[in-house]
Amino acid sequence: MNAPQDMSLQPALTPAQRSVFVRDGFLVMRQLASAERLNAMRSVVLDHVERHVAPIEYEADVAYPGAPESRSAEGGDTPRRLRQAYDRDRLFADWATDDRLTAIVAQLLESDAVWLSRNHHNCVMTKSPRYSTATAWHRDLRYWSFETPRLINAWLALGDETPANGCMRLLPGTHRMHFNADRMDADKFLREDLAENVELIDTAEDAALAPGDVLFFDAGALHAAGANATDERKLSIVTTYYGFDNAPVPGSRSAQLDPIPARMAPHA
Ligand SMILES: O=C(O)CCC(=O)C(=O)O
Repeated sequence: MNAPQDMSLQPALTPAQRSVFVRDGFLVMRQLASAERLNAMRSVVLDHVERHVAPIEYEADVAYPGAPESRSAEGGDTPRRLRQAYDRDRLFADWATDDRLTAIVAQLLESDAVWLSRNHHNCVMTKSPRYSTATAWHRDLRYWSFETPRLINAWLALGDETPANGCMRLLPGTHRMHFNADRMDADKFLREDLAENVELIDTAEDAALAPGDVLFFDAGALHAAGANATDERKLSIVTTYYGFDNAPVPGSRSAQLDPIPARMAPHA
């Protein structure tokens, strides 16, 4: 276990910030990582992309519309996710368990202690200028198996994220909504051919981020992202957390790798 955190370093959310998260299911906190830290992480990411350091998910693997047909097709070996960020490099492990980051997560989860999942996200998202694909509207929870749906993702921008390079888009309030199965397609993406879904999608908000900003979002919030239409690779680190009042279902994919105790209760 990590040593008890120094509480003086830890940001307290304002009541307004908490209310936004409860209402919308997401919250952006600015400048949580220093330029020095971002540069160090970017260097590791670019090196791992260049050398194809496994485990990697390629654009061809996701088979989203417009993706290369196979890994051997043109653009098929474009990395989309560098998986297992926590075990990939100490810099990512330090970020995933950073005191200020987990202090915010703890407040959003309303749990003194926080687990980091190594089975979900725990990756560097790389959106390349060529061959990147858009991600349709979905909830991250769709294939996850936990006792409760109370999980939070932290999405750190290593560079600028804008609509032009495929920043995240979210549908406010959808983490609290129930959707009948027929509003989703076979892969559990929100169907865009239904009038009621189109009306909901019209409420989308872009999460434009500057380097060092973090988007916190409830794993039940519907979100999507475009392809990267710029000349520069977009890089983000995405980590997933849950409180000590939650646990993965034994035997499920969510329980495959042991979680990391990212934060202990004070004086535990
Ligand atoms: O950057 C993207 O395409 C969105 C990724 C995403 O939503 C996810 O991995 O759950």
